Amino acid sequence: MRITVLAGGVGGARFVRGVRELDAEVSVVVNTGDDLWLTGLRVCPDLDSIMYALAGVSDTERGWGRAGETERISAELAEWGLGWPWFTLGDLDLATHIARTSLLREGLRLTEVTERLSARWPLGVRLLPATDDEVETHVVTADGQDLHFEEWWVRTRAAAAARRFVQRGVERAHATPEALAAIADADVVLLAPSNPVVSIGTILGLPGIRSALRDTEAPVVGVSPIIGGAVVRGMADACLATIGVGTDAAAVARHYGARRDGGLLDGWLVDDADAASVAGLRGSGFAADATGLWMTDAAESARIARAALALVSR
Ligand code: FO1
Repeated sequence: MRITVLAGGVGGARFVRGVRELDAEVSVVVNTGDDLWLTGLRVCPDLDSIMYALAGVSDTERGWGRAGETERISAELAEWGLGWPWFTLGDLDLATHIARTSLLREGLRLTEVTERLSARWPLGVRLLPATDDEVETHVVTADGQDLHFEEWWVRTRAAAAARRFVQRGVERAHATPEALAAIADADVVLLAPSNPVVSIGTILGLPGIRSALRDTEAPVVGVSPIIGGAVVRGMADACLATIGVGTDAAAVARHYGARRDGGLLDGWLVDDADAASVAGLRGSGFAADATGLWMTDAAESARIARAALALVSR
């Protein structure tokens, strides 16, 4: 069975660790909207979070960066006033950005760079950036600032309300042929419980992705990132408010839309805390069910992935 997952960083990594346990060939189409140039290096937070998590070398506490990190290089750069002192780049993590930047400068596409970097470990899945083009998410805040997503998210902790999210350069960009093929050739497509706006939303915003999802014969099933009216982690609620979507499991499903009505989803999995929304979702054309969605370990994530597949195997 071929499974293609659309995923962001931290929540995506936890979910993919479970999908990997299934007896399937797994491709992960990863958000690149958080990517940025920092002190001359290309940083890809979501690709790195998933790669490190699947390699077993990630800082599992923070959910990003490497375990056992030191920050000698960042401290030196700060002496010159270079870099973002509030955006911690550890020494091991910097090696990834140096390797990525040198391969990009040799002319490789980000897809080829990612394949080269992740080949170092037996990840068990294929990581695919959603695009090889630089399409960075910027946040226009209510008080008129225009910040790279990472600055808004990490330096300000989303203090200033986001008026809108802008995918810089998306009009000139394309989803990669590999990502589009992974959607077209899948037996099932899963939307990870990642941020519906700045992780899944930014993948969907890339030219080609929505039509690939519409045209694929694979059923498309999402897992709710909201449990009992609250985000599991991160600030998806702040992002959802900006696009006028409630912080509610069923509201996110309706935001993605039922496939029978021209939307994305054939199925939607909610947590037991939101079981009351299942009947309404089924009435609106979603195959829906409730189960425990807390991804406490890989086995739990695998159980959740199986439950998502079961929604559409009937
Ligand atoms: N998140 C933080 O809250 N603080 C940081 O200093 C930070 C540094 C960082 C460095 C590399 C990287 O790949 C991710 C990093 N993140 C940090 C997490 C990052 O904001 C998130 O991984 C995503 O961008 C949001 O999903």
